Amino acid sequence: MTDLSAVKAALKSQRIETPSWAYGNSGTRFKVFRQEGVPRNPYEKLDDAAQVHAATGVAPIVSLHIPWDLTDDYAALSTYAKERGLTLGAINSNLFQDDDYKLGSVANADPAIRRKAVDHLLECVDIMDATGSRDLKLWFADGTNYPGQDDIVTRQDRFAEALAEVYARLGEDQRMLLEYKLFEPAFYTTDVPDWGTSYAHCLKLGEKAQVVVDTGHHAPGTNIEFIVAFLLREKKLGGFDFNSRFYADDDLMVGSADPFQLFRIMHEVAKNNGLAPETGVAFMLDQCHNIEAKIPAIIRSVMNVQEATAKALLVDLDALRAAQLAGDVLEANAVLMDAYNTDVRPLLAEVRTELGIDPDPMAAYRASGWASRIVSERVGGEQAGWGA
Ligand code: RM4
Ligand code: MN
Repeated sequence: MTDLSAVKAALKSQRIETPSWAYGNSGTRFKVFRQEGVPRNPYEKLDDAAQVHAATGVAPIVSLHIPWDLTDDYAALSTYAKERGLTLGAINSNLFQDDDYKLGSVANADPAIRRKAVDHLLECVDIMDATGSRDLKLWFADGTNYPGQDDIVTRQDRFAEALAEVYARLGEDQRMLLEYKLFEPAFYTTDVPDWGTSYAHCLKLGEKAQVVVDTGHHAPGTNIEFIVAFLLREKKLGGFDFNSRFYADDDLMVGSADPFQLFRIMHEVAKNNGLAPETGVAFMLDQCHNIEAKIPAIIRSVMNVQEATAKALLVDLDALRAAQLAGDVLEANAVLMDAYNTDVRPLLAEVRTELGIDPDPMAAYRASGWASRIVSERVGGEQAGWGA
């Protein structure tokens, strides 16, 4: 039997980190649709993030993206966050939007471009020192489009060298989270295409280097929960970039296309102690809200992660283990499905009431009046976007 008070305690202590870029304008490579009331600077993004935290009670951390969140005083930004009950989370580097990086950043054949790329990563660690962030999140667009374009092994050597220099710069409590992605923008080889490549680099670098699983970055049909379980066993799962996809890296609201997959992932997390803060798994969102209102979409996403987590926590692990050991295939599967098919919304409403917030986050946000306030107040200036 599952202990309901332990389930509730785990749900109350889970932290879901929201990405600053989700509050800004975004789109596809075809069109960015602007929305009224969108933040014009990192401070206004934090104001919006505070609304998400107020509505959900579990989203007090905000990841930044450099240079999208460039500001001249990161310590001041961090103070501004604290005054709103927030902290600054992962610092995301950007080595994919500069003309110099056409043929790659840290894997570029040109040593001057590699130097520039590594300097950017070192600058991100300086920013982490100022913001108090724990994690440097690295995603590289590096790769090639045509067979023969560059040497696969030499590019790995350049990667290893660059990562080692940045790793050496990390402070005692800082980590490097290395993301992987199957393809895009490179269409032939990608230098960090899968978890195995990321894992191999992290293993060589040391304990502070960890793999991050972006749920949109796999080939269709990939068993993501297997990767999660394996990495947890190896103590190499640094965190998630949650989002949902139907086709490729769609960056839709987490849990929207396949809530069952999200449950299966969270089951491995919960079962393998991944919810304990000391395990160090960061539950981050990495999404864009191109056609839907951004703040309520982020609230919905946080709720989707919570629902999958609650169902995962309801799995009767004793019954599951007994069925597994007895070789009772149908019963083992039934135990898992019983948890998945539980309506956890009343449980989460109770959790929220016990946290002292509205049991219905979407209704609470609607009632706050924030959506119309930002439309009338944020007039003029340049709206934040991803600079594409
Ligand atoms: C990449 C990757 C990174 C994110 C950027 C915006 O595809 O997922 O995590 O920082 O997009
Ligand atoms: Mn990502």
